[in-house]
Amino acid sequence: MSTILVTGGAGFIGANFVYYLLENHPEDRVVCVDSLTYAGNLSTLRAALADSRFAFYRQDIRDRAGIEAVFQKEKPDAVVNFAAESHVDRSIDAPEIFLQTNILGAQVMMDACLAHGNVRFHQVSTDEVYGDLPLDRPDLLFREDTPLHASSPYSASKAAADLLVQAYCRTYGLAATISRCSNNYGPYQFPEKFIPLLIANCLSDKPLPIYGKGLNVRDWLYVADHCKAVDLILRRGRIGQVYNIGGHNEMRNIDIARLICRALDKPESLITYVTDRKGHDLRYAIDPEKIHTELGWSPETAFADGIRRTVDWYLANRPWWEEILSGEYRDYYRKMYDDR
Ligand code: NAD
Ligand code: TDX
Repeated sequence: MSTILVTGGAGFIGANFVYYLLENHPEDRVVCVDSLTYAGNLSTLRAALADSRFAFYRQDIRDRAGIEAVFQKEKPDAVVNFAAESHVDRSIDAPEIFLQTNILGAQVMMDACLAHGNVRFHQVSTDEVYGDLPLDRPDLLFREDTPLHASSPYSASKAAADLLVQAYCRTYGLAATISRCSNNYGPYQFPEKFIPLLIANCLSDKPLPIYGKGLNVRDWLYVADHCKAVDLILRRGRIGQVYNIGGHNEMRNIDIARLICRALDKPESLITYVTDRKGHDLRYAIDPEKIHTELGWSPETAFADGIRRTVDWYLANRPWWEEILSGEYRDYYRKMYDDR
């Protein structure tokens, strides 16, 4: 039996990963460390908390002594670092916390891994570290050797963490891997992100804010496919390597908005163009050839199925996101979107 420590497991992808491990690896224990920021939600882990193979610690990854105590108690065999400040718009507004959590927090986790006999470490990174691609060059894709060229404080902090992981591999021999995934969607995504924001606003007949002209392109992947890829890299990936994760599913923002309107039988007149995001990346597109050939990974969820499942999940789990909308998020929404 192995013990896998998942940081950020009360957030969107981390929680999906916790459930992926519990379902697919009955031989493993899963320990979650999460400080429950505005983006963390313990109710997401309710079913996991009822499982004797799962343990939860409300713990900040920047806190060395606290992380050391968790390592001493749980003796993890592997760490998967999802914990991060993850919203680009918030990073433009207030970058400091992104640098602290995304860079220094990752360092604390790596130091703990080294101090406990070189525990296997996986860093969950993002395609945003590569910057963006032009809209008129569909032949260009992000490969693992594409230079890092971050645009926002968020993506710069993730790129800095990636460089630090690679430095720890080379200098200290840390047994680490990095994955860089494209945009995820699916259950438990915090409603500040594009797809759940569109669904929640549609269901309340509120305007759907589209930055700029809505022509920016994102490469969408269903969250379960990301989880499977991370699990494969953790178990079979080559130490010191970077793996891109994506499913060749590029969509313009405006087309996503129209699709959500159709799925919920709402008029497209809800679509409202608002002031663009500063430094807004034009296009992301992943080349997943390496993980496909080395580890046999391919996405299993077609976008039409994934989006249907996601819409159905938000319809069936209104209390989960309505509670978020009624809390401090309301002030964030006003600040970000009123008079935009
Ligand atoms: P999220 O914002 O939904 O969740 C982040 C979680 O981390 C929350 O539960 C939060 O409480 C926790 N956290 C934040 N700061 C912490 C700290 N200092 N100590 C402990 N816990 C802390 O994020 P997400 O969308 O699930 O993203 C997870 C990871 O995947 C991030 O590293 C992100 O960069 C990466 N990623 C996300 C996407 C995407 O489309 N969402 C795509 C590629 C990569
Ligand atoms: O209200 C909105 N209107 C809008 O047009 C919001 C919130 C977003 N957008 C646009 C901006 C992007 O082009 O939609 C696109 C997607 O936006 P986000 O959901 O904020 O995602 P993005 O900025 O692409 O970053 C996401 O993918 C990579 C995650 O938030 C990151 O954590 C991940 O690393």
